[in-house]
Amino acid sequence: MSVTANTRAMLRDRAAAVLHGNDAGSWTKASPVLYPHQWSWDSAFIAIGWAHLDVQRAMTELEQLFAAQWATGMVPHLVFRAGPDHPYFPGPEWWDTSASPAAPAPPVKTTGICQPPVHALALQRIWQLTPEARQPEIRSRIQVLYPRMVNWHRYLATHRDPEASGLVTTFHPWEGTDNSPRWDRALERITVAKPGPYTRVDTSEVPDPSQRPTNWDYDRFLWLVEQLRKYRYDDAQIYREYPFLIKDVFFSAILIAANAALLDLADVAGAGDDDREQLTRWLDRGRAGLASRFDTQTGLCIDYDVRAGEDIRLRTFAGFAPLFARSADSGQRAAQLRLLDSEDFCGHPRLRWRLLPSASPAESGFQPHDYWRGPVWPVINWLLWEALNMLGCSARADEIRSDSLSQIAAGGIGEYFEPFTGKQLGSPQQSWTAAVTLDWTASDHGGEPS
Ligand code: 2M8
Repeated sequence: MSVTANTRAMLRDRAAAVLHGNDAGSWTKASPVLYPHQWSWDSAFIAIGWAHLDVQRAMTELEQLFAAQWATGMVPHLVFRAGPDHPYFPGPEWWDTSASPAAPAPPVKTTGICQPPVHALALQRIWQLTPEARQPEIRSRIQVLYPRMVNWHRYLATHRDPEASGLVTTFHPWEGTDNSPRWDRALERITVAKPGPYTRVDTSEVPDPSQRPTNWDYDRFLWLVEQLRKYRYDDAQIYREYPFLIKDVFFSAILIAANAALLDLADVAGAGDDDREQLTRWLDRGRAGLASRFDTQTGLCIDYDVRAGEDIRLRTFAGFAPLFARSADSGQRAAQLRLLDSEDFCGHPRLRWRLLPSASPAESGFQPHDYWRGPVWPVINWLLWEALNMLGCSARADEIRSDSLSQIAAGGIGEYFEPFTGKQLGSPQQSWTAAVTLDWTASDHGGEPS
């Protein structure tokens, strides 16, 4: 069912109010209570939202994030910006990135890992939405930010892919999809000394702690941070000795899309031949790397556990990496589109909306209310929607947009949603959900025109 113009207008107002409510001036809290700091990929989505309200503010969001970029080129997963009256655990003391010579100088405080590089997609959207009168200013700001983004991608293509495989190696579940079942086996393999002592604050900030990772997960997440800190966040040493190294097909797919976005902006940014050639090489290598992880039997792309030398064969949203990368060859694309609407994913008969859940209801680790183990995440469906549009599958893209807006209209601007009931879960007033709502409500495609 499509969304009426009235509903779209109502959603736009609500989403704008959430962004304004979480706005800290030059950066935006990922959510008011649970996530009071600036998160990396949240900020990228948030910039897309701001671009619909104020393109200058959208640029500022990205500029603030990149002000915390490490000397290696890494954009940290979290910049600690909120004051002491906004508790978040683990805080800067736990990370102690002063151990690394590459970390930004005080007073900037960050974590020592990163998240998927959605930022170039945000820059592309900002430019698309820049009114003519603002173009000279925004162009010159893009020209400053662009080389930093190229550097960020270089970090991912080198430090995080020393094998030059085209696939990004993730170091930590917090590099995107925290308690996804994709990491279960790798985490089970690790023997952890009890980290600590520590006190979680996240579980008391959601309606039900079972919507968050377990203490078993947290012991491992925190122990892994201790190891990274022990290696002084030195990627080469981490690669030699650290136990959790996974070629993440979803992260790799986003890098492919992001490299294409930077190439698309090359003229606006005045990029030189070197950058253009480098981006093209990374793009080709990424596509080849992803193609090598495509499993013709299941039609899904599969992650690879570098340490264990093992494929990670699970039915999760990440398996649609070729679609997220917008580069699927026609055979892969057809297989993925069939699978997308099969009973294992959007065609599951119990789903409230035909949206992509974070894990297939047919998967044994599936949990309908538990974070990245089954709920529907609007930002993931936004990435899918954008990709399908770019691949020319606009009818299916329109349905995703329309169902997503219906879900948000019924459930609220939540962090994630129970796939069978559509109930909002996790943090209310989540900034990145507001941001994609703004993008969806402004889109010409789908829904009812009036
Ligand atoms: C979630 O992760 C944070 C840790 O980074 C947490 O659980 O405390 C994830 O959904 C992550 O992808 C997201 O960026 C962050 C803020 O929305 O929350």
